[in-house]
Amino acid sequence: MREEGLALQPKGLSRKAVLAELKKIRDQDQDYDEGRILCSMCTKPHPLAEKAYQMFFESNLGDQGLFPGSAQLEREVIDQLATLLHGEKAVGFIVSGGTEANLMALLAARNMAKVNQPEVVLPQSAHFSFTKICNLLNLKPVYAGLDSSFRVDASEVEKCISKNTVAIVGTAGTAELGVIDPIEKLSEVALRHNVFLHVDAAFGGLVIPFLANAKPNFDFNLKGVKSITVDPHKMGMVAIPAGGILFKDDKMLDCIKTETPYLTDKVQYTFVGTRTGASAASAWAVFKALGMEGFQKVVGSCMKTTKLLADGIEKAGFKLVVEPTLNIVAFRSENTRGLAEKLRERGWFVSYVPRYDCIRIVVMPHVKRKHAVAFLEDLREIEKL
Ligand code: 0PR
Repeated sequence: MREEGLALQPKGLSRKAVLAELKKIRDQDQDYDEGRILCSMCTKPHPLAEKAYQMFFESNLGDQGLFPGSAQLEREVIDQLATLLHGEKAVGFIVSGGTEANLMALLAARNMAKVNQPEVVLPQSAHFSFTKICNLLNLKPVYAGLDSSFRVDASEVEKCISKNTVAIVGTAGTAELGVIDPIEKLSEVALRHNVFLHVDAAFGGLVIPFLANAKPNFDFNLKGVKSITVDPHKMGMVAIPAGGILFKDDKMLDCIKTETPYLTDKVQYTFVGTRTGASAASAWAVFKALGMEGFQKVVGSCMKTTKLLADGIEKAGFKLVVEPTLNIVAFRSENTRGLAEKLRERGWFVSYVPRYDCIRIVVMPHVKRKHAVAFLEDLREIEKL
């Protein structure tokens, strides 16, 4: 992992030399505009995201008394997310990503429950961030099985609940297949057992509200939902890092606060201490620039490309794992892993998902119709060989 012999040079380089070296190294990185990245839930940030990020790149939300303007932007972004997700009294934070957001939710649930051997009921399809979180918070994960459409089975979840359960989790837009768990049913289970329900809508939270057709209920509309992860740095087209955590009301915040007596604000809630205000500014700018209509257009166009891809993939003789609900296509062939390798040789970045033996394509805004058409051509050619 370590580069041999690297050390600070005795003398600094000129600005020009530094930038030239950086440029050379940056050329190794993939560029979203090429349309070759079909495996990422992040995307090219909206042009205003970049501008806003630059304007606020010195700001630190870990010491808000110094940056009240940035703090206002964070509050306003959270308010807009809360309204979108029907959380009248919801409060929250812009954090480093879905992992930190999920961590904060389960920390709150664990601390509120006060049991000795805490457990959390997770769908088998839960994102791998929960494995890290269980490790950190000393939570025992109890996995509930999926139904035939790869959504968690709510009756299985109910069976997994014990006196030690501090939370159940549902996903609105799973990372691997983009399916939405039956959150309505999970909410009923949560209310029946008086247990905390966290919804991981890191991906789907900024897709589902903008779908043209029937939108499944997954947010604070449902009484049992206590917290939601929703990440602006995924479908929100905001610069990384911008995750979002919302809690149903401010009562839950008390059990995750840490005192910071010598700072300009006396408590912190987020796991990360020093955190950039540029993320909040970037989200604020994109939300203002797009509005409901802009997001509907972005999502509408991704869904159209998703349909084009799904239809083309089926016509080429491959099998979809599920009919796409969101902008994710998952399919397989007789030798899926081999197919993924061949696609990679042709310059396509797709994910091979061992759990379902499938290829996953995430149709983000940088994946345009022309890229989908070129991908399908390559797929058909590979199939013919
Ligand atoms: N929950 C869900 C449902 C997610 O999809 C993700 C990330 C997380 C939580 C964790 O979010 P952070 O990664 O922001 O902490 N899902 C993406 C994935 O696993 C993360 C990603 C994004 C990975 C872009 C690679 C990449 O190029 O696919």
